[in-house]
Amino acid sequence: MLFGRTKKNPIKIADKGIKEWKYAACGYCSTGCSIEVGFNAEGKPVSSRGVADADVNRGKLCLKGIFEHELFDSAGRGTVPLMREHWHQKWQKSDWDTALDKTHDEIRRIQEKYGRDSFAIISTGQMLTEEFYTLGKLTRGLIGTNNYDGNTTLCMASAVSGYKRSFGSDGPPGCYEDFEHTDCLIAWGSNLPEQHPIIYWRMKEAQEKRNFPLIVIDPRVTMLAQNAHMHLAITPGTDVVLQNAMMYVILDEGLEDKEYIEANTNGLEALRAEVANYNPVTAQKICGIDEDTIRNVARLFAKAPAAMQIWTMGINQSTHGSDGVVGINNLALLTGNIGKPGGTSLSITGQCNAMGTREWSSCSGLPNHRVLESAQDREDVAKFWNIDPEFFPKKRGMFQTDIYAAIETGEIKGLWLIATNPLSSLPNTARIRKAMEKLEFCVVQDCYQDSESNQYAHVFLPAGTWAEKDGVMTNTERRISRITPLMKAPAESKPDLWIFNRMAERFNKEGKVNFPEKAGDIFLEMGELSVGRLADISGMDHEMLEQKRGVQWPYSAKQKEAGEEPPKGGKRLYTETATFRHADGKAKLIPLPFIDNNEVPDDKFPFWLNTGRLIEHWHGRTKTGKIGNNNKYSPIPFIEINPDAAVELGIQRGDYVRLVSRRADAVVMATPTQRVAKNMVFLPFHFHDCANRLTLGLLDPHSRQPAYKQNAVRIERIKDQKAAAKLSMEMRKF
Ligand SMILES: Nc1nc2c(c(=O)[nH]1)N[C@H]1C(S)=C(S)[C@@H](COP(=O)(O)OP(=O)(O)OC[C@H]3O[C@@H](n4cnc5c(=O)[nH]c(N)nc54)[C@H](O)[C@@H]3O)O[C@H]1N2
Ligand SMILES: Nc1nc2c(c(=O)[nH]1)N[C@H]1C(S)=C(S)[C@@H](COP(=O)(O)OP(=O)(O)OC[C@H]3O[C@@H](n4cnc5c(=O)[nH]c(N)nc54)[C@H](O)[C@@H]3O)O[C@H]1N2
Ligand code: SF4
Ligand SMILES: [Mo]
Repeated sequence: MLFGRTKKNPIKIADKGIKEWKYAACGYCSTGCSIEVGFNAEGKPVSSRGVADADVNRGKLCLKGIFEHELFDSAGRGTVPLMREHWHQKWQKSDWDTALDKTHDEIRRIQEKYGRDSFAIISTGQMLTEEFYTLGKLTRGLIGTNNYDGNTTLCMASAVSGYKRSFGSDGPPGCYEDFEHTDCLIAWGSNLPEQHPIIYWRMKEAQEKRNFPLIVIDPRVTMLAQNAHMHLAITPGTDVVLQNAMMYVILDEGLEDKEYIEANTNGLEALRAEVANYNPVTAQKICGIDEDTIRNVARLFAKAPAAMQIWTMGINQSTHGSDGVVGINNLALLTGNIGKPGGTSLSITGQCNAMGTREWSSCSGLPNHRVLESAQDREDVAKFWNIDPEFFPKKRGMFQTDIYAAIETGEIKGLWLIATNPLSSLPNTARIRKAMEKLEFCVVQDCYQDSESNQYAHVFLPAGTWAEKDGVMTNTERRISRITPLMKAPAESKPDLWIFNRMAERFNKEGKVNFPEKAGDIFLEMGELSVGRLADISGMDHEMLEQKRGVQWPYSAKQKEAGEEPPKGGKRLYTETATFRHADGKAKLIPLPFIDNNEVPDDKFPFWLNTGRLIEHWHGRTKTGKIGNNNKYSPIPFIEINPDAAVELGIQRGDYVRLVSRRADAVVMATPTQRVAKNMVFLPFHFHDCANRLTLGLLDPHSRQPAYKQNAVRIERIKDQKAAAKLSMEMRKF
C-alpha cells in the first residue's frame, strides 16, 4: 500500500524576475545576519535572502529578515520635514533649511534661557555607527548638553554596568562559536528562538552535535525552555538569590577554580561571607527553585570543563539588573569560565546596533568606552576633535529614565528624539505623555511619521532607515558588519548622517570641528581614535567589512601590518591571565545582598504582569505593523493566561479582558496557555497604548534600567465584548 500523495505537484517558487542581489546586514536584531536584497529589472526590491558565506547566519534569515525589503515602501514613512508652533496644532509641510534652522535656534534659545543641560537628546541602538559617532561629536563637542542618553538604558544598561563593575570595561567577552565548545549552557531570561532566531539556530546546531546540557531560567515556558534539559521557572525578580545560592553550593563543596581565582580576581572573601547567607534551603523559599535543583545546577555548571552563560532582558530589566549581570560574572569567574572556548558570560544584545552605540555614541561618556570622569580621556578626545577640553562635563549626565523625571519637574525644557519612541517603550506612559506635553520644544527624527512620540513634536525630521543608509553596525559577538545603501531614502527624507552633518554646520559656523561627509571616512577617523583601546578597529575599513561579511573587534592596524587575518569568528576577550580592565588587571568578585523591592502581586492585583516580545514583531511595530507577513500573526494585543486561571475568572479563549494595574488599564484578548503559571500573565509590548500603560518601571540603582517584567495586575472579564472588540481594534493602529 502506498502512503501519502502518489501524484506530487512540485512546489513552484514564483519567479520574481530578480536581476541583481545586493549586500547589507539585517537592521532588526543584534544577531547581525548578512542579507542580500534581490532587485528586479525595474530596480524594485522584491526579495531578501541570507548570505551563505557569512559566518553569522550561513545563509539563514528569520521571519523579520526575510521580509525586510518590504520596509522600503511601507506605509507611514516620513516624506518631508514638518513643523508647527504647538504640538496640538496640525502639521505644516516645511523644508530642510527651515526645519533645521528652527531646531538649532530652539536648542540655543532654551540653553541660553535655562542653562546648557536644559535641552536633552535621546538617541537609540538602531542607527549606524558612523551616525552615532557624528551625533556624539555634535552633542559633546558643539551643542554641549550633558543630558544625552540612548534607549539603550531600557535595554543594555544593566549589562554595560555589570560588565564594568566586574571586568572594568564594557564589552561581551564571548562569541557565537563558544556554543560549539561549551559543556554546559545556562540561559537567564532570554527567549532566543523568538528574539534571536539565528543565534538560537547556531546554538541548536552545536547542541545537537555535542548534546551539552541546556538550563533555562525564566518564569515562563518559552520556546527555549521547551527545548531545555532543565527549566527553572524562577519567581520574577529573584535571579540574584538563585545566583547567590549556586555560589553557596560551589564554595561550600569546593568546586571553585582556585588557581583561576587567585590569578585573575579580587574579592573572594567578601563574596564568600555574603553567599553564606544563601543556603539553598532558605534561598528556595525566595526564588521558587527547590533546593535539590539549585544544587544540581550549581554542580553541573561548576564541574563542566567549559561552561557558558547567556542572558537578555529577564536579567537586565529588573531592579537587580546590574547585580544580576554581576552575579552571572561572579559565577563565571569562580569557575574560571571567561576568555576560553565555550567558557564565557555572553550578554545577548537587543537592537541591531546597541553595541555600536555603546562603543561610539558618547552617550554616557566619550568614544570607544572613554569616560567623562577621566581627565586624560577628555584631553585626548578634545584634542582629536579640536575643541576645548573644558567644554566637556566632568561626569556623565542623566540617564534616559531620569531625563523624563527632569522634564516633569521642569528642569529639562527641550528634547531631540532620534530613532526611539518613548511613548510606546517607556514604563507608565501616562506620566511620559504628561511630560511630553510640557516640553517647550521637541524635535522627532524618525523614519516613520506615525510614531506615537511624534504626536508631541514641534518639528519632525524624516529620516532614512536601514539600507537606505551607509555605514556599519556591531552585533552581539562584537562583529562589525557593513550596510551598503541599497535604496535612496523616500521622497525628501534623508539619511540620519546627512541630518547630523547639516545640523552640525549650524553649530559649527567657524568650521573649527571637522565633520566628514562620507561614512567610509568617518569610519577611518574612528579607527584612529581606537588605536590601543579595547575595541581597536584601526585595522578595518568598509571594503574589508563587506568582503569578509563582518569582522570582530579588536582588529588593529598593528595586527594587519603583521599579516594577521581579520577574525572571522571565535575571537574572545580576556584570554590571557589578569588582562581585565581594572587598574590591576584583575576582575572583581562582588557580593550581592538581595533586597526584595519589586511590585509583587497581592489581593487587589493578584497576577504578575510579565511583558516582552514575539518573533514576528519589532517593538512599537512602526516597521513590522506595516508588513503583512509579520503583522498577520498577531495583529491585536493579547495576553497569555493560564487555563486554570481563565476558568476561575470565567474567561474563554478569545474573550476580551481588562487588565488593571495601579497605573491604568488596557483591553486585551485572552489566550489560555500552559506557558504561564497560574499567577502570571504575559503581555507582548508591541501594541499601541497598551503594555506600558500598565507597567511601573522601578529603576535599577546602578543602570537606571526599568523593571518592565515585574508588575502586578488584576484581570476583569468584560461584559460588553462588542465594545471591547472595538477598543482593541483601535489599538491595532496600523
Ligand atoms: N522578534 C523580535 N526580536 C527582538 C526584538 C523584538 O522586538 N522582536 N527586540 C530586540 C531587543 S531590543 C531585545 S532587548 C531583545 C530581548 O530579547 P529577550 O530578552 O529574549 O526577550 P523578552 O521577551 O523581552 O524577555 C525574555 C524573557 O525574560 C523572561 N523574564 C521575565 N521576568 C524574568 C525574571 O525575573 N527572571 C528571568 N530569568 N527571566 C525573566 C520573560 O518571561 C521572557 O521570556 O530582543 C531583540 N530581538
Ligand atoms: N513593557 C516593556 N517595554 C519595553 C521593553 C519590554 O521588554 N517591555 N523593552 C525595552 C527595550 S529592551 C527596548 S530596546 C525599547 C525599544 O524602544 P524604542 O526605541 O522606543 O522602540 P522602537 O519601536 O524600535 O523605536 C525606534 C524608533 O526609531 C525609528 N527608526 C527605526 N530605524 C530608524 C533609522 O534608521 N533612523 C531613524 N531616525 N529612525 C528610525 C522607528 O520608526 C521607531 O519609531 O523598548 C523598551 N520597552
Ligand atoms: S535573527 Fe535578527 S539579524 Fe538575523 S534575520 Fe532575524 S532579525 Fe535579522
Ligand atoms: Mo532592547
